[in-house]
Amino acid sequence: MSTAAAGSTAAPAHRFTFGLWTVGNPGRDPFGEPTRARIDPVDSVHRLAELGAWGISLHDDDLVPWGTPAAERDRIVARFRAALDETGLRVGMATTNLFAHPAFKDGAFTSNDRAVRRAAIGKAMRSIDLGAELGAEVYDFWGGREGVEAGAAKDPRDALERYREAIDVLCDYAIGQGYALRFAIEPKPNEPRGDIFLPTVGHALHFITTLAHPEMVGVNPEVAHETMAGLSVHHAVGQALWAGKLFHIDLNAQRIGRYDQDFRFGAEDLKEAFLLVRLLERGGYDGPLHFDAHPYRNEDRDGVWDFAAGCMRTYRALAERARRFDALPEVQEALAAASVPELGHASCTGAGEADALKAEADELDRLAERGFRNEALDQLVVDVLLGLR
Ligand code: GLT
Ligand code: MN
Ligand code: MN
Repeated sequence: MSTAAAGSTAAPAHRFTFGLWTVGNPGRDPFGEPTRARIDPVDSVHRLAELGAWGISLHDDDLVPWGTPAAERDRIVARFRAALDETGLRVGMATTNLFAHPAFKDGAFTSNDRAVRRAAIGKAMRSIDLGAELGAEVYDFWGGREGVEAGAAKDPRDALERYREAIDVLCDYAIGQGYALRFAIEPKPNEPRGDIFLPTVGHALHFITTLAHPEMVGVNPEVAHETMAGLSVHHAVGQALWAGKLFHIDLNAQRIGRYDQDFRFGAEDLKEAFLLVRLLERGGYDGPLHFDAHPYRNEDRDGVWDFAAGCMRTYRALAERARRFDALPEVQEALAAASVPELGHASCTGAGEADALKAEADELDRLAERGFRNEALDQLVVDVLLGLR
């Protein structure tokens, strides 16, 4: 076993999950053919269980390739199910591939072609059946093709209305079937489309308020996607938690201003990863900790498992560093000096305060004098990350 895999101390209690398409990524990119052979999903189940993962996630087509005859489908699903039963691995999240088939080139739920929209909804229904059959907790919607290159080709108001209609129909379907599934919308700003509808967590949170079953639908923020939009992923996740809508999370790494890199969790911007893990650990999130990332294209099969072990190892190390940070007396002092706890207190005490508030506006000149000691606080984050404390 290679170094990183040997150092993994993950256990099912940590609730780590991986997409079949992540460890199974064959290394194809827009400029080159695959560099690795496809991994049998059953082998991925066994390897991930050995490494201490709790579960897997999948698209319909990851398990049952598009076009598979029904009898063969049942055989594939039964064999996969047997591997899950044997290892105890669970299905954290399931989703529909609504992006690979050429028919989705103009969109799936938002294709201008009504027949494509109906076929997309039908494919999602079949895939929801599969997810429910395998015991998935969360059903993800990543609208990779729901967008445009030619802006004049879709009125965004119509596209959003069709998107809303599709999610409403699918909520009704899942409820009607008695499935205990929650839906999670996964935003992304661009790639593969020039612009994608519901580009950020904030857009998705508002969209959810327009749905017929808003209580059933939350978000699945991805580190790379918020970063591509130039945003702070820990703020996006914070807003989702604040709204009670963090139903899932896609952990990976990304440098700002680049293509969708989907690197191993922690491979870039360790400070943001630290802040994210600290927030997840303190925020009461108890859903799957899902890694949606790809091994580097120049890895062979052993490197795939180094990648998987590395994702979990870094998450655990950052969680340990976050606990360490909060336990240090000097950090508690620095948080107090920055008035961090004070932000948790209400600004006003109730009605009838208008005169007092107006009078307190005179305090601004005096209030401008203080410092907030943020340099010292941020250096403590760096010290803890570097193991200096
Ligand atoms: C695709 C995308 C991911 C989504 C997956 C779900 S597939 O790889 O880049 O961010 O989570 O459809
Ligand atoms: Mn994702
Ligand atoms: Mn991504």
